[in-house]
Amino acid sequence: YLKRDEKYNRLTEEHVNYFKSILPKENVICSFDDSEKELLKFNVDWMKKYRGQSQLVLLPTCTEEVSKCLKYCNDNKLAVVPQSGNSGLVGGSVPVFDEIIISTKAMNKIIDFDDMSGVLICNAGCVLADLEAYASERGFMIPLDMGSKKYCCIGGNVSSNAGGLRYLRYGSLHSNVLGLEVVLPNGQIIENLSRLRKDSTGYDIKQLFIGAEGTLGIVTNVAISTPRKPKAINAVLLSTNSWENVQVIYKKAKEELQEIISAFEFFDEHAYSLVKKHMNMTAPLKQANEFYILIETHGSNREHDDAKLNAFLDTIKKLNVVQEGYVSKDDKQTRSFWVMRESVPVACSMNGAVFKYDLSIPMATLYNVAVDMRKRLMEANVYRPGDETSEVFNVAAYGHIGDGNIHLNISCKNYSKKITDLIEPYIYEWTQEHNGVISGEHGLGLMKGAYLGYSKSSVMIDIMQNIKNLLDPNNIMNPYKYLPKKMITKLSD
Ligand code: S2G
Ligand code: ZN
Repeated sequence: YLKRDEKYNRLTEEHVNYFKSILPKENVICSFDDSEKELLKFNVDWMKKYRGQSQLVLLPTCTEEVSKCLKYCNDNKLAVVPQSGNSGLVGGSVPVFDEIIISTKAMNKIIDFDDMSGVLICNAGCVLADLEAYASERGFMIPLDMGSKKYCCIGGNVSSNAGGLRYLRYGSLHSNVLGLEVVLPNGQIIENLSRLRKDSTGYDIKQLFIGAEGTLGIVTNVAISTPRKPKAINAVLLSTNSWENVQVIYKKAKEELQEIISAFEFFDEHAYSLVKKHMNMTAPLKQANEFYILIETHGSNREHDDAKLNAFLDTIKKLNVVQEGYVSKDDKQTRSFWVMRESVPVACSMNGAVFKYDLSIPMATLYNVAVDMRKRLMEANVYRPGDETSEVFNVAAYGHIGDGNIHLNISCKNYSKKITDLIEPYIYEWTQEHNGVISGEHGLGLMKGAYLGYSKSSVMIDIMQNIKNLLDPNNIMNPYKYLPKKMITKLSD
């Protein structure tokens, strides 16, 4: 349904020669030089669900080169897709048509770290796992952790306002990012790599770029506040047989573990059945149940934390809301609990084509979206649990209960309009009716931009559009996505 907007010029030899004159030769990958194969990995997303036809990938090595590239594209009306680790899930990081890809992958240096304040300054192309290793060696940790840590990059994490597995304790990138360096489409460089925790001197401009998904400019450097690594980490894996129990366990965890709780994650039986099937991962759980919960605590004193944890476990045992419960014996087992949780989306992807939904919904009805979605797909006779011939194999639910953020992964034989039309816009209407928003952490990208009206008012969308017009008047930054021309209007303003 999308057509290439012909206001954007097409790539010419002259354009390519300009980029070759300012970038190292190997940092210009162009179809004119028979680099189709190399171009492919930049044109296709992690899930192989979205694919562009970019003829040119630029890998600038510094902010100045980003500025020159962007200014040239802006002056010559060449559309651009900024790309970092390309691990996004909503088609935000790959072209729709032949947009030029400007990748930050060649900018992957750590610039500075202050072990008093814990402020780390690094290039946007630094891989999250590398930053975690660097911080950990120095007794600190990155306040962001995700299953994709080995290939996602901090520039993309910031641009998609990633949430991840530490959010409950360490909060949002909107508070952990202290400063950014950003290049605007006109080549202007916003130098705001602040090291300061507190700053009340005017509008907080950097916040605009956190979660802007490359639609306003390119993040080139990040200043992030890193907390000290906890001296004591505990992890608990529980199973329970009702959503009511899950809520009781969450409430007690918040009451009894208060300042040391660092994660409260869940996955349901549908998700766990895929982890068993594809990854053969079950230990130490012995029997199937409805819900599985992973709780982690971070503290500074092992003895104190163990005492708090034991008090919490006694409380939930007395309430008889848990069927199985295991406290990790050591770091290795703690890691194995996390691998089980992080394997859920991987197992879903191994189960067929996955329709992924990432919703923030108030806790009391958070899980109802999975129940109602299964009911809808069963009524349409495309989902018959246990019947391998049904088009929809599985509707898995998992995510970050502590953040009110659920992931639904609907796995099918293949992507089809029939299944898409059964799910959308139903799932967005459902979310709006339950006072939720249609993206908790994965962003809008190409997948959800048109549905923004289900989560933000037209007044707010108009303001977003005005900000977009101010910073990217030629609309060359990541076009067709996030704030598309054609909004699918929501039920009522
Ligand atoms: C999670 C990871 C991304 C995905 O596991 O919390 O956000 O594939 C997801 O859903
Ligand atoms: Zn998540």
